[in-house]
Amino acid sequence: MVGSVTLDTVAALREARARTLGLVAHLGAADLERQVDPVMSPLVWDLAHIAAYEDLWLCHRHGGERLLHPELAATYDAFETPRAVRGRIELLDAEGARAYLSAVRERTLDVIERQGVDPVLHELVLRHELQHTETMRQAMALGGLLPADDPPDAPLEGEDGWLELPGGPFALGAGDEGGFSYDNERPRHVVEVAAFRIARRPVTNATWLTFAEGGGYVRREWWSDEGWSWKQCYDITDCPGARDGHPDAPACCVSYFEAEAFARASGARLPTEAEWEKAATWEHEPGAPGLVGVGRVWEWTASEFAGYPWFVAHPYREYSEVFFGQGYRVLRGGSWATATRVATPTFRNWDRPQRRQLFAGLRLASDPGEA
Ligand code: AVJ
Ligand code: FE
Repeated sequence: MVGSVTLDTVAALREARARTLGLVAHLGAADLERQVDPVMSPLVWDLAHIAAYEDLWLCHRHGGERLLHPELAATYDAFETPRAVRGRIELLDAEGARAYLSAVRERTLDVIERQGVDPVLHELVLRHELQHTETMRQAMALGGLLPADDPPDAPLEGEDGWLELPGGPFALGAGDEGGFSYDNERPRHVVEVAAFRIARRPVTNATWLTFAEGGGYVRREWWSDEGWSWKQCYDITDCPGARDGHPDAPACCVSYFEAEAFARASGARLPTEAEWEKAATWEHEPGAPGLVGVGRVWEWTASEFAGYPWFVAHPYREYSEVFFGQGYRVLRGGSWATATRVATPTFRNWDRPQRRQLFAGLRLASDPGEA
């Protein structure tokens, strides 16, 4: 008998694939095959990598099948073939990558029919594909390849101002009751969070311009040492998107270093990830306003990416454990390009503090009585 979990999973796999293929449907082979930007993969790499990952986890590990293309495994493994080399090695062409995706998917459906759905592995593979649709959008944004109405340039709703949260213990992370969660969100554990204030809205383009025009990229005292040397080295003098976008839309594509400088210039700071999660999940009095604009842009936090106490890698160390303690910063919330299935309140994204290709902005925080 085919259970409803199985039917839901098959439907979700189909939807994720429609999202992936729909995203690149307007692109010709040349745009799919070239490396659009040196920090990103050629789009055909992402496509074939999605296929290889699905084959590895669902057909091989779960289904006990041989890999469909063992000779491609190294090329499409993110660690064996890092981004820096993906632009100058031989890859499947656009047609080959699409064929690989559909051949693997046939096997995946056969395996599901034969032995059902694994509660962890199928969700992992689904969210993996969804996450890559955002990575691909980042590359497409850098290469000017996104359709015209993408991203939405809509103003934020709601009023500015601060939300005040009381201090006290907070249960950080994903518990066992909510179904799938990533290893790095577990286990849920209690942390002490002091009283703090957090901005109701993310920082807007208009406010970012005020910062830039008020010497934001010139005033040494607003920058960390590391941020300043990055900015000097790469001659960063502006956030171009803030000038082009709607004044009341969230500022986007800023690095952690810039976000940190903006916060200091505002007499505020970035929230820790525990503060962010506490604010995002806070149960307000009926009618009282909460955070606005969550899910428009990723929000940089002050926290370095690390394992929670009692962390156990699952199902593989390279999803997150190898990034712990390496200077990556945590981002929370999700962007317009993040699938809702991925963007849960406990989801932790991470990247290097100098990266600007993420759809990332910030939300200010401060201690009570400041700013
Ligand atoms: C969670 C977005 C940091 O892109 O490196 C994709 C997601 N992991 N393939 C990344 C991921 C493996 C990951 N991030
Ligand atoms: Fe991946």
